[in-house]
Amino acid sequence: MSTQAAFKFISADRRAASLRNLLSDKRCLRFLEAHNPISAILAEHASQTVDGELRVYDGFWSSSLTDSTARGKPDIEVLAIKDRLANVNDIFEVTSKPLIMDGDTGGKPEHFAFDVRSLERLGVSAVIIEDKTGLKKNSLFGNDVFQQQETIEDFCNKIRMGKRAQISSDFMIIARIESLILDAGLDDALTRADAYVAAGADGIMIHSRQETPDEIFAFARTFRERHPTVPLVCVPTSYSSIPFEALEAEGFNIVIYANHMLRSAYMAMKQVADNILLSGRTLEVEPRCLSIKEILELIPGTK
Ligand code: SPV
Ligand code: MG
Repeated sequence: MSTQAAFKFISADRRAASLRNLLSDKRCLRFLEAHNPISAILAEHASQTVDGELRVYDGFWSSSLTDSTARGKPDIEVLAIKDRLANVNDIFEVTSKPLIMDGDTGGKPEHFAFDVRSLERLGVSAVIIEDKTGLKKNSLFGNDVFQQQETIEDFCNKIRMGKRAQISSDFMIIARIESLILDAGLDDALTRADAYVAAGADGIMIHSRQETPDEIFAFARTFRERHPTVPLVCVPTSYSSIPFEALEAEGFNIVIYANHMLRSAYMAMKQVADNILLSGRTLEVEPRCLSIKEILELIPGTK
């Protein structure tokens, strides 16, 4: 099991700027969902050497899905921005890597402008806003639920208002295109990408709920021809068989593993909760738990 996490501390400005630095140093970055400080500590310190290459996560994804689920609420923009920011602040108390915020739709453009400044003040590196309007539902539902895409004009206006509000040049506003999620097609996705980049978006996220990456690879090829240097982001939740290297080779710059820390934690906790009832004692669940010695040693300053 992991040893004690040695916390590193960093100023808000340096943390915010570190995403742009990483993007200029590396072809592609790995971001892992973190819904609370302990999941972020795990993400910050996880490392594996594969074929002589050291793999680490470059930063955290603050997911609307897992932030909401962790609080027992649906992923419909019901959490107040204050609560999302408080969660990020708790994560920042004990970590040093950059964080990308899932900004949902960004809300009203006038409100988004205020949120951009709040995120910057905290040291968040980037916000991703999706081009939906009305009651937002999780993208992985696709058209199984009613979801509506924002007009290009209105979404560009929101991007422009966010860009005008930002104080430092380090902060990034990344536009997330939902055309493939809502079956509006590749051409619509590409048209929107051109418009969002022209409106000032610092990057594009293309999302898909297909189990194969064909449509996002097709998007990436044309997007790269038209915009060779604009950062491109993907979330390979549904096309989970595609390795990082393949996404990197297709021109993606950030790969976000968007929900796996909460999904795995919940499953482990459920098994333990059920097993204590079944066994009438905790002996059987002990092998699946961090030992008492380990938990007492995990966090610096506990002793
Ligand atoms: C999230 O993690 O909340 C996201 C990604 O927005 S997805 O759930 O795939 O829509
Ligand atoms: Mg979300």
